[in-house]
Amino acid sequence: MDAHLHLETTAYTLDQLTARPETQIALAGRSNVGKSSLINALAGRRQLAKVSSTPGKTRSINFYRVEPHGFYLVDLPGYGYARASHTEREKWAHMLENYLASCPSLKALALLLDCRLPPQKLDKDLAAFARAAGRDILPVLTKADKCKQNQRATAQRQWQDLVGIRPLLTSASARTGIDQLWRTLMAVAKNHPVDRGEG
Ligand SMILES: Nc1nc2c(ncn2[C@@H]2O[C@H](COP(=O)(O)OP(=O)(O)OP(=O)(O)O)[C@@H](O)[C@H]2O)c(=O)[nH]1
Ligand SMILES: [Mg+2]
Repeated sequence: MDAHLHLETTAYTLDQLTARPETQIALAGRSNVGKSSLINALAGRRQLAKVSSTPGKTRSINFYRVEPHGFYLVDLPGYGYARASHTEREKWAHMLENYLASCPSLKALALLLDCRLPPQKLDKDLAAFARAAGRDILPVLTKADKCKQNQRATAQRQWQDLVGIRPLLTSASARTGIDQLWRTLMAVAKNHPVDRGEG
């Protein structure tokens, strides 16, 4: 893929999140689902985004600029992080909702979902909120290397029933689906029809 990713800036407030006029595609998902790992796989670099087996690693909002295409992938902190304080979680949920509801340059929400788990309430709530806010959702199953073929197929079907789109299957470690994900992200960023392939 003729794209290069670099960490351009870090945001902490809603104003910082919504200030940029360039197109953004946000990556959201539960803590530990593999958002930062997927950024690294897309970048073809191991340590661009910090990865950790301890949930809650990404606490700031990182803007990765996609060159030469001039849009951003936004790595959001994971939600549902049990050890974060209640106040912290509330504050983050509020900011995420405002971002989804009001950011003019946000094109779509890539919703990352662990292929080993059935749809979780927090994920379903976020998908419903994003839909209500008029956002396009790009469901992406992560950690495909960790689950069996029938588990993946079930997860794909369950999410297709929920959001009407068949999720892309990916594995950051095995690089499954990474090229397809790039193509989809590019198409979304550039307003081209999305070729969802066989997912
Ligand atoms: N086997 C496997 N492990 C993965 C994959 N993607 C991520 N992981 C592992 O899952 C854990 C969490 O990955 P991260 O990329 O840090 O997850 P995150 O969603 O950014 O987590 P937060 O920043 O806490 O929200 C790490 O131990 C990763 O090595 C994958 O495709 N396959
Ligand atoms: Mg992370």
